[in-house]
Amino acid sequence: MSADGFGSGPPPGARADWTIDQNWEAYSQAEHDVWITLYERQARLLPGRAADPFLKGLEALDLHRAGIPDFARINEELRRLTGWTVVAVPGLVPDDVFFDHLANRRFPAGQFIRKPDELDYLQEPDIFHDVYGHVPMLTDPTFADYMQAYGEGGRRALGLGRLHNLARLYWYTVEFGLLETQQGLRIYGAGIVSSFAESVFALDDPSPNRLGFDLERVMRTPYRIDDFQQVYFVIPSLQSLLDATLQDFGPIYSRMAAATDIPIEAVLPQDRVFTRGTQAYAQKGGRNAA
Ligand code: HBI
Ligand code: FE
Repeated sequence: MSADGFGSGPPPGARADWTIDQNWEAYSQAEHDVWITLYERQARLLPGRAADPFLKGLEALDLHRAGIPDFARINEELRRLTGWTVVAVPGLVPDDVFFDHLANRRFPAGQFIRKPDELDYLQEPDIFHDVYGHVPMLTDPTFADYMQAYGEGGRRALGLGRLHNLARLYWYTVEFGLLETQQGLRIYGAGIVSSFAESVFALDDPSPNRLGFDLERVMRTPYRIDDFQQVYFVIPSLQSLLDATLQDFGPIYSRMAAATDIPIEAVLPQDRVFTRGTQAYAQKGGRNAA
């Protein structure tokens, strides 16, 4: 097995780059209904919570209520807007494959959708997490550039053995990032915006810390994969995120090699503090609290 737990090559039926056909015609009405249920829940919740670029992207791509979108249809508009396309994959793909797709403006999206009895939690990103959560932001030119820069950086990080630092950057921005606006904090992270419960928790709950984004701070901060985050990082603008990646990461990685991790619940003196959380949710055991 290679370093990230994958076998030597793509699964049966997948191409060398791990892509498969979406086969949109094969989705059952029950699968479309799961998309519609999830979409409608978020549609009622997100106005006033999701960042404008996300809501604009949702409209631009017409990720409508009628069911699972056909990639061939959304790719026409997405390619015109920022040169990105969505490609179907069977599930998680090896890091090097993932970064190569991002570096070429291809977003790998799971082809499957969760079951009706797992609406609220699933281990692996499904098509709702990937397409509803991630793809609308790819219609924003600045974020589109950031995601491509991330892919190029990922390939370098792999070569330098600094992937775990860069994965944290992805996690605390692309997956669980918050944006500061005149009207307050807004969600742009896919992991939050595709989750009914976390779309509320991330903005309203007193438990998590909400701290100003700092590239090296984020790269030294572990994250949760099994529950709501204990800290969310806030960016002042998408441009500031792109600017952070357009620097030479060499010196940063050297500092990372000598740096220790920062405890996940810590608030440091140099942190810009939006919320000093109680950590009550995590201390009570989170999702599995009695
Ligand atoms: N594969 N399909 C898919 N989607 C992801 O988000 C993904 C992946 N492989 C690796 C990966 N993410 C992370 O390890 C990187 O962000 C570091
Ligand atoms: Fe994701």
